[in-house]
Amino acid sequence: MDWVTEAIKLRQDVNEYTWEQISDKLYELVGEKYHPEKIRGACRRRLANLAHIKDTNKESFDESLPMITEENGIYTIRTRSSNREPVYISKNILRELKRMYCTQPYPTMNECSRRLNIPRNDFFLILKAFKITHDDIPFIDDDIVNSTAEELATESLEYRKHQYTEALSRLETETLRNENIKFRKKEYFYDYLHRMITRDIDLFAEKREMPILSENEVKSPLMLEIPIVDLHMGKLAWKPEAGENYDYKIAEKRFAGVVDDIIERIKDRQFEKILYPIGQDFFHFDTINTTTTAGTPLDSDLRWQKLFLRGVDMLIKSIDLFATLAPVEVLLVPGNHDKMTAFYAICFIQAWYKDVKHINVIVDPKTRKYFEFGKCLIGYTHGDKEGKRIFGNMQIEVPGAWGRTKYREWHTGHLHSEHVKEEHGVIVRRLSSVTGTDAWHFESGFVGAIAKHQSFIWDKNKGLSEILITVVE
Ligand SMILES: [Mn+2]
Repeated sequence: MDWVTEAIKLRQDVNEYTWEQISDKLYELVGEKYHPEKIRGACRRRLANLAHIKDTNKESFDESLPMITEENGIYTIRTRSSNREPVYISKNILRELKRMYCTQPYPTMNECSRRLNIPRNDFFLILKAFKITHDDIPFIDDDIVNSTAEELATESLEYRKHQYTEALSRLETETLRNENIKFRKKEYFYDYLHRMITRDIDLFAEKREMPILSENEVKSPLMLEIPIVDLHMGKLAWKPEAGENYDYKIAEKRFAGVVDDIIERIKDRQFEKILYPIGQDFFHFDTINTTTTAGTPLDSDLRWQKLFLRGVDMLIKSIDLFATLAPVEVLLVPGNHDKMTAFYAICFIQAWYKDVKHINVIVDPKTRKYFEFGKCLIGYTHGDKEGKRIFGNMQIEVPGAWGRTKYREWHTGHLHSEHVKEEHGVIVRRLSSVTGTDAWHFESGFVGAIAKHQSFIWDKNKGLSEILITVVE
């Protein structure tokens, strides 16, 4: 026993001892003289420490052993020290809890409390009160007392089976859920595509009337040629970069402007026929990746499907209008931007008008085309390939027509500007375009060409007699 404990004992045993007297007594007991004040301080400190240790022991003792009472199959769990409300749990739920918590694969506390709908803190207290751990027997004490080992084993087995079915059904639900998510994603995509396409397909969905020609027997020596070249429908240009804006809506507007202007100017005149060469870079791009036929990347504000649908609709609407005034011949001049798309377009158009007698759509994959009208012979090509050889192509390719005719011209596009040259009995006429300037043309310095369209009136016997110019404002 140390001197401080002796001092405390003396002080507690004989209450009236002063600290001086304790100092004397201690000297007798341990043979050492301590100052009374030193003894007093040491005793106080020791007692304070003991009190603290006692308090700590008391708390942990209370927390680790909640009290359980049972009445009519309901357990009440109370903690000894804190003011928290008691927790109630029925025998059946406790049975379920033990079976769940003590059976492999062991669920987490969170999982159990969620499945049994017990708040997590209460769940923790229940585990503590009943000293439940994962490796416990999955039965409550009552069941162990009242059942045989075989009965308990059978029940365990049944529970495992039940667990297995539950897990299986959870897995099935999860699989179905994932499938459903995938399906809905797909469904959304299909829906999106459907909306996008039908909006434009609807252009064709309603029953559209075929154009009717009022006067069938026109005795006119004239033919109107409407070569709308290089529209570049779907081209995208931004004014700060390219000097002007151009997009598919502007293209549609310019195209419609040209058609309206022509109709307005010729509606009271008579023509034996209207020649309508299409293509010539009517479509701006030709591939899924928004490139030219050869693969040069381009700027566009259209998806390829929409480009096709809207483009074909524009062509059909214009043919409908022209075909109210005269029989129409449609032929294709493929460009370097639309070689494939324009071909599909003319096939579509041919099928569209297959029952209309006064609209003749010529499907022909050649890049150079010829059209004979009286003494006139017009050759078409986009003009990006032949160079000077163009002056010798007509004679070689259609010698019969060359021999029968006197007024011969090539009508080409591609450079979006006007150029006329006559040589070897043929005029090569490069036509202007109503398209806008894009960034590439701007950077390359191809600027300043007047955006305009030219329509030609041919006299069967006298050749080219008029050029109608439509300027884009
Ligand atoms: Mn071109």
